Amino acid sequence: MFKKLNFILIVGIIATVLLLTACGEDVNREAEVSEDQAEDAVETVSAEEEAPEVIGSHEDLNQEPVPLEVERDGSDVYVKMTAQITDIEIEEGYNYKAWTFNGEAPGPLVEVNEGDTIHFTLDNLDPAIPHSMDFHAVHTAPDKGFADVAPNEEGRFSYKADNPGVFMYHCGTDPVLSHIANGMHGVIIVHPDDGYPTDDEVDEEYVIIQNEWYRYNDLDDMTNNEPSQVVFSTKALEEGQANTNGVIGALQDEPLEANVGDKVRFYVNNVGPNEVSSFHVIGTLFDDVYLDGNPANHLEGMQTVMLPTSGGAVVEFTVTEEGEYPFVTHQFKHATKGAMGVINVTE
Ligand SMILES: [Cu+2]
Repeated sequence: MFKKLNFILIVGIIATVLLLTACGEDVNREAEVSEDQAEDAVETVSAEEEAPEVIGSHEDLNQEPVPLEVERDGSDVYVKMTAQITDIEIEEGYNYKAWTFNGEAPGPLVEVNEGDTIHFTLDNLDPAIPHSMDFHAVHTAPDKGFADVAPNEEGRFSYKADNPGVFMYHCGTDPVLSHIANGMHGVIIVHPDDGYPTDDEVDEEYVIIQNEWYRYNDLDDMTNNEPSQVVFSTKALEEGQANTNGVIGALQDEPLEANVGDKVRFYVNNVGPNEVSSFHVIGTLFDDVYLDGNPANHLEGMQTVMLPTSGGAVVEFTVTEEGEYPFVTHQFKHATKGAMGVINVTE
């Protein structure tokens, strides 16, 4: 009996000594970690003091926007886009040397019809790095259909657009996060063959895109931190409509227009790259929603539509009274960082 108790006591003492030793090591390790962190912090501060991380050969580059080229021959659609480096004024006086498609961020709106074949050319005007195109609207082997195009070269790709919807497109070149967050994103609408069941009811149509900006070309910030700006833009569906970049105040300074009683349709997409959108129009609710813009995904009577990163929707709502109707992401920390627009409703 005593022998057994002694044994337990000895085992207990050994265990306690081992535990204390281990704790001591933990404390030492913590001290080492915080020393490392302090060093990191010093590095971060000195990095911030340096000039923004503009790639050398991008420094004096501000390529004029190049218009999107689209030609149709029956159901064959020939789309030509550029990858290029163009300054985007995100806020007054703050120019971002964006990596773009055609000098816009988000890139130009691409529209095709369900069943079309897209014959796509990417002209890479960037002298420094490869770029590529990943259309979420198509089926293809990504290493072939979305392959990198080298600097100053052209790449040609073909695919069928068999699924209707409001899809994201983006550059898929590694590191993808840098390419998207620096501005290489946009929207392709594949119009459904038979339209939407509510087509006849709609009076006004607009495209709305949400995107985020981070510290300039800072992959660490893009990976670990909250965005600096979250913004809405619109792309013209028809002549006379505004076509904006994703910049602060774009859809507040020049509100969208509708008349009292109108049913308004938004083609919306959240191109991210990181954050979801809780898309909401203040003062109304969505009579009809087609998730990802597919007529098969029909919902009714929704207050807010969740758009995952890259997710789209067709949302339709009625404006019943004269006034200003703001639309936001209901993640208000992002609305206060810029993701807000206004519809001006008049008699
Ligand atoms: Cu790219």
